[in-house]
Amino acid sequence: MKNIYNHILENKKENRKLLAVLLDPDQCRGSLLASTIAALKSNVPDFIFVGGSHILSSTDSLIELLKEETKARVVLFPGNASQFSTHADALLYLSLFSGRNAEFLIGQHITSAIAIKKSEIEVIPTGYLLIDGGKPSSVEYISNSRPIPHDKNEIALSTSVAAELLGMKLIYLEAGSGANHPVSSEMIETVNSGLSIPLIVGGGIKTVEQLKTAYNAGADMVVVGNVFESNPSLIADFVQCKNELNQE
Ligand code: 1GP
Repeated sequence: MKNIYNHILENKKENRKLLAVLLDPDQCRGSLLASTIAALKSNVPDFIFVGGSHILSSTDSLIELLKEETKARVVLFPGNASQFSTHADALLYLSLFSGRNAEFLIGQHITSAIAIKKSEIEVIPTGYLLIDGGKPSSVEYISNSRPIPHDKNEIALSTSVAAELLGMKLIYLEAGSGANHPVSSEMIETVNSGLSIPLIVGGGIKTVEQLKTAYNAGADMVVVGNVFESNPSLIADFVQCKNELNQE
């Protein structure tokens, strides 16, 4: 059933915030995978995102396991066409609007288009913007593109609005996994003020205070990954924080 995007829109309409836990199939294995799944069973986030800018393992087996073991919706967050899996509930069809590398604006999409269309997976066109997070990111290196400077809010706004006008259904402001500092609240506010579509923010969010800051600035969904790799039990705190905010 293709209902993930509608779910996101309905929540935005009611100002209910969403949380996605990002799992990298290369990192999330063995005992870390077991404790992550245990945490996800008792504290269910809205989504589990699977993918990464550079992964060697297949996404298929992790997605299948997550669908068997947890109640969360699993969404593909692919770094390239090879990470496509028909097992996910939806696919973020990411186009790297902050960059000028045609390969990540349209090239990988052409490589994967026919397989995606045949699969009938829910496809959510997403304008993906890399923002400087204070250190070089894998996205920057792999995509051979430059991030938008941390304080250039108006560039992020114009880029996001262009993506919306070109038909993207979501905007994702990405500081890069493990960023030194997340996307600023000023940038989130500026971008959100000019958009009609939902806004996702991720990269470098390590505390529930930073999670709240992103939500309060206007993020409809926040993606958190890296911090859970060192401590999966923190998933409970983040899910709880988001649920409490939605009850206020
Ligand atoms: C990275 O936005 C996501 O693509 C999440 O970032 O891993 O730093 O939480 P972290």
